[in-house]
Amino acid sequence: MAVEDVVDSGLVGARVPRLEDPRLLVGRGQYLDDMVVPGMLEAAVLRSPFAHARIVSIDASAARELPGVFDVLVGEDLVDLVEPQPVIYRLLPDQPENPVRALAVDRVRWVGQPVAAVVATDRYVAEDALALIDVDYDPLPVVPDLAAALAADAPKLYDELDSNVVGSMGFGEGDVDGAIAGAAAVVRERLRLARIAGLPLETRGCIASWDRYTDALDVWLSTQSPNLARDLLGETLRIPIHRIRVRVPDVGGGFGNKFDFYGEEIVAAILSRRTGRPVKLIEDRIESFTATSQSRDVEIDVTIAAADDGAILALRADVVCVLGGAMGTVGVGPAWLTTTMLTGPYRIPAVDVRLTGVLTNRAPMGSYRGWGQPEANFVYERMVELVARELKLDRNAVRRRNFPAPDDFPFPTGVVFTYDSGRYDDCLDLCLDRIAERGWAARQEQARAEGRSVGIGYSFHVEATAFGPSRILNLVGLQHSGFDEAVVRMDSTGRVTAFTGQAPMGQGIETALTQITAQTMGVPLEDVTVEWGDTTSCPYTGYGTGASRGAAMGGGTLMRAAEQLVSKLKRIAAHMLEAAPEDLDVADGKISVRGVPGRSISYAEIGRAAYRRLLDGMPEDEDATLEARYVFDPENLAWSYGCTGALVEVDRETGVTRILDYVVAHDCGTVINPTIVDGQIHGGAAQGIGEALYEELVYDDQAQLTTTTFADYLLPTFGELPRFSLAHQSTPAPHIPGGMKGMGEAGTIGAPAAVANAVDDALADLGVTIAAVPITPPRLLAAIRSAGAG
Ligand code: MCN
Repeated sequence: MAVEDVVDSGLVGARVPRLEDPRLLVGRGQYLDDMVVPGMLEAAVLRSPFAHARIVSIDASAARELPGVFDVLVGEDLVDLVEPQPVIYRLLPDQPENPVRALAVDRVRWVGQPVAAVVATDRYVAEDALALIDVDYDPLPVVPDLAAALAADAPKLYDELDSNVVGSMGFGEGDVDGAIAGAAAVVRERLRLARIAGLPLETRGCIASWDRYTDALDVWLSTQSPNLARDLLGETLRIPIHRIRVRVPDVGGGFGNKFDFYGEEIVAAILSRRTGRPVKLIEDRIESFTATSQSRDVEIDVTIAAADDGAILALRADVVCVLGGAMGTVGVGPAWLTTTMLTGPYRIPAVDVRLTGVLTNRAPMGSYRGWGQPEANFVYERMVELVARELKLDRNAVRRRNFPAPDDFPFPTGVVFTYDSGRYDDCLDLCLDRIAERGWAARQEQARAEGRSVGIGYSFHVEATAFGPSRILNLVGLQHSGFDEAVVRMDSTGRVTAFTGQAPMGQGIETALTQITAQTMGVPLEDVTVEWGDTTSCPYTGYGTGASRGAAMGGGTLMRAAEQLVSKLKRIAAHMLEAAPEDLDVADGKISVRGVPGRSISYAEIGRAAYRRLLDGMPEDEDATLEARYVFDPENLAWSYGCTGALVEVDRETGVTRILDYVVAHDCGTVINPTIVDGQIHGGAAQGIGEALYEELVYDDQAQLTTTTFADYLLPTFGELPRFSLAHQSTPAPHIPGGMKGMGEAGTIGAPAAVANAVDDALADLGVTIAAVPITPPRLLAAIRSAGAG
């Protein structure tokens, strides 16, 4: 069903100001640290200062004696009480079990790994007590990076494993060797994306309250996935989940980091059980840098072969993912998606791609906006431009040569996925038209005439959204579901409450879901409330929010539930109005008989009849309440796409790259709220530009993280970012109610390749090839020098 088929009040597609903003902007948000629970204590975590060491002993006696300290927890205390930290993505065929626990037991494997925890009257006392815990470490040889991990005599992170390689898997079809042998152009590169961090403004945190009389655990958690967190709390703590309630306050940014599940949740729960008091545990900024899941950190050896007309014949790639000292919740998930999306928007007849995960003494890897897709995009979009360069063809002509046509959808990529719909040529045109309007070619020509190095870069991306069908998730080894459930309820006054398993984290989904519900129910926005973030009252959504699924999955499911409720309302109205349900129209909070002016009944009247069981109102065979529930497990993901253009200037003396202008053309099917979609692309592109030019978590040769403040880890600020120019087209997803596709990661995915391609273009006369991001000034100067211009 397309959006036009439901009540068209114009709410879907309208630039409705975000309903949550008035509350948040005047400081009335309730973030985790704003919450105070009676009797609450505060905890702090002692973290390993070593990247690799044996724990010989821990003496916490002095800490226990400090006035104000209630309890101290060490790894040994948890061994018999809790399970190791869960890894729910079992993607590698021979993936080892995760032996890592919330607190390290006899060995630490990364700087920042939790070793002990103190709970006290407040955070200050808890931190003072941490300083009194005496841990005797016996340092072990450190594996700081990929080369060290793969060396013949590399120290092993786990004695029980054969090496630091935790698994390898491949996908492919067609004769890659044959295609390479017969190709007009064969380009080989080793590409690298540095390790970076999601860095939500609000760091991670939770409050756990274990009631010893009811044996129930109440958790407030800054999370994207309340139901998943409840499941994992239950499994890890070995308690039945009907005794666990997870609630989500306002979340000040999640960016995927808060999809993952961490040991601190377990520590807080156990400390609460032991003390009988609620326990708050919030990480500080340094902990956020060192202990929240990190991402990217992949190296890809890639070969691409093309015919002389630019037709891509084959792709071979080896993706090596630099894991940390343990598997995070999502295992090698992001690198798996990198590997399986390496064909991007192109038809490539022969493909051979391989993924390998390698353990190092760095922090565990996990989820961050884009989840493997900026990496894939960097590979296929760098390689397409290099092929064009080699064949002396226009870059976008090569893109077009390899796009599937609109009639080719559903389009199987040859590696796991089938794209549902797309008009890639149109989207590229949209981007190029906008760039032409903004006069980039003339600006570049003029700059070059003035001796300035200005370049234009493009990147065309495909985005996996609405993750996803449980069938596909399970098939590839994800141990959770991909459906959504929604409940819509009308009260006795005709007002509507929509219950969702989605959890807002700043992306505006509350507003979008209100728009969808109001439009489908035929009521004004102010008559709808969206309830989220409580495992007791909200529906089960095993996935929660992430992978840009809020609009398509959350919205599509709510739309169907609301349609069901409208059907019931029509049946009741038909009885009251003595008309046939199919002759009724819904609008403005009332149901009218089509073509009979004045013959209508309001939702309030129906509500009153339904809840008070007024005999003259209700049909006898209808049950009392006005509520509908819908479960939606889609047949496919929804595949968004977009084209990014970047105009950059490079200073050859300093190696500094500046973005002069930036265009994104985009297609996410039916747009619920264009203002939110624009804002999402702005924010995503800001993060993607950070990844392209500035951001890097730097580990030294002892695997000490040297970038633990915003003075060392550079984020782009308003001053570095361009004014974004956005253009949209709409190709609705045929299999999603309403036709929405997600887009929350689009801006992040396209940026690194577009910026790198633009820098290449700016330095085309030198033949510089950007092989790694971030393109920091020292890195770029080195590339310029090695190209012979220094
Ligand atoms: N939207 C729309 N119409 C569409 C698609 C999206 O109006 N066809 C709007 C929706 O209103 C929704 C927003 O765009 O509020 C993003 O929708 P969607 O793409 O479905 O993504 P999710 O709601 O699932 O949000 C998650 C996504 C991801 S995966 C990350 S990571 C992310 C992101 O969105 N983290 C964010 N955006 C973020 N924005 C903020 N401010 N903070 C984060 O932590």
